[in-house]
This record gives sequence, C-alpha cells and structure tokens, in this order.
Amino acid sequence: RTKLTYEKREKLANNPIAKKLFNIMATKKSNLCLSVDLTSTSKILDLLTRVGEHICLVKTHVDIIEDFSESFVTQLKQLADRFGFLILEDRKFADIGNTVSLQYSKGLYKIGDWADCVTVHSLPGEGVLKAISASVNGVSKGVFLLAEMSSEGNLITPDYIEQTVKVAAKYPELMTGFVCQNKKTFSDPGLIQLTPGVQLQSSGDGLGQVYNTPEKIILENGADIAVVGRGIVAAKNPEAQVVIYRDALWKAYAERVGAK
Ligand code: UP6
Repeated sequence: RTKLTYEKREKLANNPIAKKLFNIMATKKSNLCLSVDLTSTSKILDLLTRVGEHICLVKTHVDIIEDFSESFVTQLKQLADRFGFLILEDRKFADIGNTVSLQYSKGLYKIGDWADCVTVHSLPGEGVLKAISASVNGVSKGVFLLAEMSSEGNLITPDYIEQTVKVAAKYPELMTGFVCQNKKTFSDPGLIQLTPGVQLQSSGDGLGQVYNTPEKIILENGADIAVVGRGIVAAKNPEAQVVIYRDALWKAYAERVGAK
C-alpha cells in the first residue's frame, strides 16, 4: 500500500470521498490536513482563507465553536470549493447506531449536510457504521474509522485494532480510511491512513498528546494524510508554517513512492 502513488490508489478506492481525496492530494501536491481547533468562526474562516491553497483536507471540531451558524457552514463550503479541499468533521461518533444517526443528521449542527466525511469510533460495534450508511443513503460521504489513537495510555489493544479493520471491510462504499498510527494496521490500498499527532516543535502537550515528525509518520508509520493542528494554528505565522509542513510531508511521500 505505502509504495503506491496516490494516482494509482485513486483507482483502487471504493468510497467516492477517498477517490476525491487521492485526486486532490496528487493535483495539489499536498497530503496535509489542517485541524482548525479554534472556537470562533471568523478565526477559522480567516485562517482558511490564508492557508487553504496548501491543504487537501480541513478537520473541524464543530462542537467547540462558540458562534456556530448556518452562514459559517456556507462560507466554509465556499472556501472548500475555492481552494479545493474537503471537510472532515472530527465528531468521533461513539454511541449506539440510533443515537449516532440522530447526531449525524439532526441537532444544531446537521453534520451530515455539510461534512464530506466524519470520524467514528468502532467501540460500539457494527451498528454505528450501519447507521451512518443508512443516513448517507447513496450521497457521496465517507467515514474515517478510529483504529488507533495518538494519545499516551489509550486503551486500544491489538485485538481491538484487528476487529476494527475487520468490521470496516463490510462497508467498502462508506469507508474513506482509518485514523491510525501504524502502516501495519491495514493493507487495503484504496483506503487512506489519516494520522494525527504531528508537530515539528514539540514532542507532547502535557495532556497526553504524542507528536512525531512529518518524516517519521509518512516514511516509517505509513501515513497518507497527516493531521496538523497546533503546529500551524498556534504558530506566530501560520502562513509560513503551513508551507513548511506541506513541503516536509510531500517530500517524505515522494521519497516513499520513489518519485522525483
Ligand atoms: N486527534 C488526535 N489523536 C487521535 C485522534 N484525533 O490528536 O488519535 C485529533 C485531536 C485534534 C487533532 O482531536 O483535533 O487531532 C490534533 O491536534 P494537535 O496537532 O493540535 O495536537
């Protein structure tokens, strides 16, 4: 899987969002996902206006925003169209299927209306994937299933990881990829490895987060898309940092697949 180019893997993907992401990565030469963990809509929109051209995906935590509105969603989607990136809502759904389908489609956020893809925990079992599959009902949407976490002392075991990958195989149309940390976690080249816990300046945050370098996560750990949050968002000059991360990540990918 990790030796194949994104162009080749686009053809092997079943999920339409995975196909689009592989295509965007190859076209924009960016395997960088920006995690915009900010609490104000104007700050999020402003940052994306400045760095959108360098990213393939934006990851939101919509429930930390203090002034959420429908107009925010409209503007976010406009930026996504203008700069050619997709939107991942990192909701980490983890309840019984019925509750998840309500959380996905209803409430204040109506995540299913605007997010191209969402993150989901496998903990509750297959029902959560079944529920999202039913809610999506043929529209082009995707799921990144959490197989591993970046945080120190997390309770995920090798058996949990194996069962997670197994259950995902039953939903090829829905699965965009896995949130995970290791290249051995799954082998299907049509799925995307999304890896958080990436920073150049620091090795942790004092609250359990563990950081690796762009080179390590792409070359050793098999990441296809790297998630960078505070490394860019909290930097003095995010425009400069975004280019540094994008270049380092792309260079590591090019080396991995043996491209010039
Ligand atoms: N995230 C992780 N680790 C995981 C899964 N998700 O850090 O295993 C998410 C966090 C945060 C982002 O919820 O939004 O990725 C990482 O941000 P950071 O780069 O600022 O640490």
